[in-house]
Amino acid sequence: MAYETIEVRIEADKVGVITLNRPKQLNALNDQLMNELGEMLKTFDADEKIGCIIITGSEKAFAAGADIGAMAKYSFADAYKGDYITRNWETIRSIRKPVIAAVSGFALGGGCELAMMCDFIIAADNAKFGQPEIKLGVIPGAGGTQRLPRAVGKSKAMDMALTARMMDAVEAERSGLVSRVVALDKLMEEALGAALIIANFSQITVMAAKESVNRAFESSLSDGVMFERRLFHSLFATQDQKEGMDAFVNKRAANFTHQ
Ligand code: CO8
Repeated sequence: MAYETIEVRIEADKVGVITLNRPKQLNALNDQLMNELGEMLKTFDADEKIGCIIITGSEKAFAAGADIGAMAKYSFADAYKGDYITRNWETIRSIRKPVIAAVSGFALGGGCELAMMCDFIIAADNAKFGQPEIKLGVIPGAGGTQRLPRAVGKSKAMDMALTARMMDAVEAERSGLVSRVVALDKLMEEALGAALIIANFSQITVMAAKESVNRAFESSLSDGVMFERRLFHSLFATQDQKEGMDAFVNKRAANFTHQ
């Protein structure tokens, strides 16, 4: 498939890498890019060989936000009737395999929101996160006011949404927004390393773990714990559970078949 706003490759036959590719606009996210990204995410999700997906950008920008030029002339009717955001930003939420955001440079506005829609964020030491929409007379529209407080707490989320200040990588890790920070030249190595570890586990188990962690944000503790227990019990019906435990007991490496 020929894409104009993303680049796509497969690493080690099992990790799908999607690079946002509008360098002149600092990867500003327009309709075409979000459509292409959504299409490719669904393609990788449906590919049996792929066990994990990475979304990354350029050294200077993961993504500097939604495309302001494309948005500038929108009326309320355009945005509302056109289902702006929902129509192509939420595909990522339906992806069942893990998606890692490998972030260097700016992750602002919709760029920060896209990173937060991924399952976890690995940041380069030059990463900068922010929700500067308030400067443009709007507020975050792709989950920023909801996911940011869940990640960093109310005080920092309010600070960022109301003052438009950026958070550097050190603060982002300290606050729980990102899981790891590495040197810029080690970013892809680190993200690929994590993705390969995940891709070598049982796909069924990996998807169940992702589903269960995500449930924590949608339910009470007791409902979430019950949801987790049902999934845990169900994994005893898989061949991969038999393989994983047999391999441990017999001191050998497990060979998961994703069944
Ligand atoms: N949209 C469109 N073009 C952009 C964007 C953007 N978000 N960000 C940067 N660009 C363009 C610039 O216009 C410039 O283009 P040109 O060379 O033609 O003038 C080029 O990228 C390079 O940018 P700068 O010259 O500004 O580079 P600097 O290094 O000086 O500054 C910054 C980098 C600080 C990132 C700066 O570009 C900036 O502040 N960008 C805007 C950041 C921003 O406000 N983001 C939020 C956008 S609103 C949003 O995301 C709402 C999300 C709602 C949900 C999604 C709905 C679809």
